[in-house]
Amino acid sequence: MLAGGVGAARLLTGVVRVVDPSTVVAIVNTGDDMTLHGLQISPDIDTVVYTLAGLQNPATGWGIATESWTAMAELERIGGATWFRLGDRDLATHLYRTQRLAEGAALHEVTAEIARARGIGVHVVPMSDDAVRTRLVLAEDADGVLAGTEVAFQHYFVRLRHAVAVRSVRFDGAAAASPAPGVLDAIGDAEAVVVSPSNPVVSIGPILAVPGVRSALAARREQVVAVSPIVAGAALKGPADRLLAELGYESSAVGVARLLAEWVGTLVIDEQDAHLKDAVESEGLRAVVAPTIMTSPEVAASLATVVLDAAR
Ligand code: FO1
Repeated sequence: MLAGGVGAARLLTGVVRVVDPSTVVAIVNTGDDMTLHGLQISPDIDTVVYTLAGLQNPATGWGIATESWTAMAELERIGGATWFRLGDRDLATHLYRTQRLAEGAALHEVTAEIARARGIGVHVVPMSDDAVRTRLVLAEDADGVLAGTEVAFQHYFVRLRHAVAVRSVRFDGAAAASPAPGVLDAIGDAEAVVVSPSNPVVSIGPILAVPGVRSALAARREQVVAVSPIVAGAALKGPADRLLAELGYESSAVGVARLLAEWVGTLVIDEQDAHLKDAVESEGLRAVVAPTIMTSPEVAASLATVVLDAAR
């Protein structure tokens, strides 16, 4: 599975109910990663690991449930940066990852150690061990940041609350990056390649930007099945719909189909978009209509079955 954040984590909880978790490789976006307070933070990796471990905060979709904020409160008292909320339990992950990377471990090794420590069977793999960072050029002024300024992903997503139009997006470092060990083999050998209902621009886009990934996927196109992150023209969470429109794509299941058609063979669209089935198929990929709004692990499991059957 190509995995972004929340949408990927939800679908993964469904996938692990229908197949042996140890047969699943989650290739996770690291374009959101950031260094803050000297800590190496990998939000999408942590969302996937926490959710599979049953630790996730269901309200926010990130961080750990039953969290405390003592460190953040103390940091606030001394005037430190607290715009990016790091809970006391979540901090342990960032401390561990930062220390291991400083010791020379590669991100894929540290990620495997954390996944093992959290007791999950899915192989969680970063898209690359190299730094690839999503950066966005603003199309309008926001909170004192002038239009035309390029900001890091978390500045856009959290500090500006993604409440600002975007002119362009790029993945800094992608050209020089290599897929993490096992990524290309997983894509080449998989019985099915699942594209999670994550933001196609800033969650799936960075994975595709890592050299070799796009062609590996295109070679398996008939076994690649994506779940549309856009339902009835809107994203279920986050700015995917607005970003698509701002970057010139159509914010609909058809727009997503057009964006993915080169390397995705089947797009699963929600029942609310059943009327778009023919339009999606006219983009050159197969359309499968199913409930895609994962309101429970059972719905996620049903969706996982639909996706895996479509790949077969
Ligand atoms: N998102 C927020 O909207 N506000 C936060 O303060 C915040 C903190 C945070 C800490 C750790 C982490 O792993 C994720 C965090 N996120 C926060 C979510 C993060 O911006 C998103 O998970 C992804 O980068 C987008 O999918």
